[in-house]
Amino acid sequence: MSNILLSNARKAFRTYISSAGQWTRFKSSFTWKDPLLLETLLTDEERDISETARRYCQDKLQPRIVEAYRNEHFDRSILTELGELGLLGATIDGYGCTGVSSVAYGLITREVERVDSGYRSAMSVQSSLVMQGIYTFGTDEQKERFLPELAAGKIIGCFGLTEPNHGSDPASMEAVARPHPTKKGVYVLNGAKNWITNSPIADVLLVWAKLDGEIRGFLVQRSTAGPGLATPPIKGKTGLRASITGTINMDEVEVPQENLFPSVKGLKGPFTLLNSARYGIAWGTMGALEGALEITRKYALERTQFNGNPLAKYQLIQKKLADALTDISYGLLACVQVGRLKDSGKADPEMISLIKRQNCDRALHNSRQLMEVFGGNAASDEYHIGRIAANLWVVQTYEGQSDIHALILGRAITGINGFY
Ligand code: TGC
Ligand code: FAD
Repeated sequence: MSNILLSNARKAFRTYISSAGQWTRFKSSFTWKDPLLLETLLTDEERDISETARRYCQDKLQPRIVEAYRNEHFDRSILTELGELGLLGATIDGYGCTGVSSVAYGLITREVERVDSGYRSAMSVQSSLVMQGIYTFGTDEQKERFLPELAAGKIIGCFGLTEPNHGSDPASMEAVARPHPTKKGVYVLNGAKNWITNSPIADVLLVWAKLDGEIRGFLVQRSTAGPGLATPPIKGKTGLRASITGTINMDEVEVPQENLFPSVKGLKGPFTLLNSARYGIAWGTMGALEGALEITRKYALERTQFNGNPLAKYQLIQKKLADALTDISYGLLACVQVGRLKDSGKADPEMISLIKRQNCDRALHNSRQLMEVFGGNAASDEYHIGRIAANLWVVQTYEGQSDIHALILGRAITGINGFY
């Protein structure tokens, strides 16, 4: 096209737009709150659960969070409240659980983590790591004994895999179990677990320890464990301050045989459960980032600098918002896809590593970028953004630090084990 023709075409285009009085040509139903219409991929039941979770989280959790985080306080009643709404162990069928889809479970974690990663942490441990553990590997009697009360949030569970000397490499764990020398049908546990969510307030502690050299799962009950069990909290955390974390110290702790998972042996026990929890984290981190985007957008529209312009007018600010929105949109679609595959029995652990790593990394990166929009105010907990970013750093670290998931994927791509 000649320059004159091109220039005429441009003029005509501008006239078309201005004659419509607006940028009508580009009018669309696009909404930044659901850019790729995730809603259209959900069932009615999933939408209802998401709405129930959102209402509870915004009405009951959001108002508590600043004080809870500031004072490193976990309000135990939160688990009871989640239980009353049917939001604990939600994918389990029976035992007082609602038996919903994996996508519905993901939507719950997204709403809880939209408020705070620490609250999601408490819930994930109860649901994915403890209840799912008992449901998948427990005896019928163990299911009857523990699941209904865990589902109602009347009792609390924790999951002890990590040790002071073995985090990324749990296969080398030192915690051991041996048959009691005199009491038949009793095991004795010794060892220590470190960085355990909920441990200081847990009634039932799912502890992984070696029996005859093989990793086994033991349900340690605080009420019967005796004086050899101690679970002091870890104070002074730099993130996840609204959840409670502690150690588990076991010195000749007695556990009856009926509290041993009967058949699962080796790392596939804890890692089968971690598949569920990591999947929930992939959703949760997107909820946290959605929360961060929402408050940043509001701040950027209200705060003015230079000639009374809102920060939101500046291109560098808009780019940060666009980057976050893009990562949220991709991340959530990947979660739905893996959730559907999970329910049809087609989800591989590597898929879960892929979304756990990617969503954690993108949530952490973007939340740190969004922090910059708040300038000095990001340093105040009243503005939430600093808390969100600090939490996301922890979430990127636990349940397999991001580089560990890269190695899981690298091993799948190359066939070469990069861990050792
Ligand atoms: P490797 O040889 O790969 O596997 C040993 C056995 O485990 C099986 N397995 C899995 N099974 C099911 N799902 C998975 N995702 C599995 N991954 C492994 C595997 O098939 C094998 O079974 P078998 O029958 O052949 O023996 O084991 P490795 O020792 O080489 O280690 C692999 C590695 C590094 C990937 C793994 O150890 C790892 O992922 N490390 C990260 C540690 C971790 O994620 N810790 C989580 C602690 S819990 C936590 O953080 C909770 S925070 C909760 C909160 O507050 O939200
Ligand atoms: P390390 O294993 O010492 O790793 C340190 C760094 O080295 C990481 O960046 C890691 O990626 C890197 N690294 C290690 N090995 C390799 C390698 N081969 N190649 C390349 N890089 C490597 N655990 C539980 O069992 N239950 C819980 O409920 C629980 N809750 C937690 C709550 C909080 C607040 C925190 C902070 C942690 C929690 N954890 C829990 C522990 C968590 O899972 C571990 O911190 C995590 O698995 C990493 O282990 P580590 O801290 O020992 O780090």
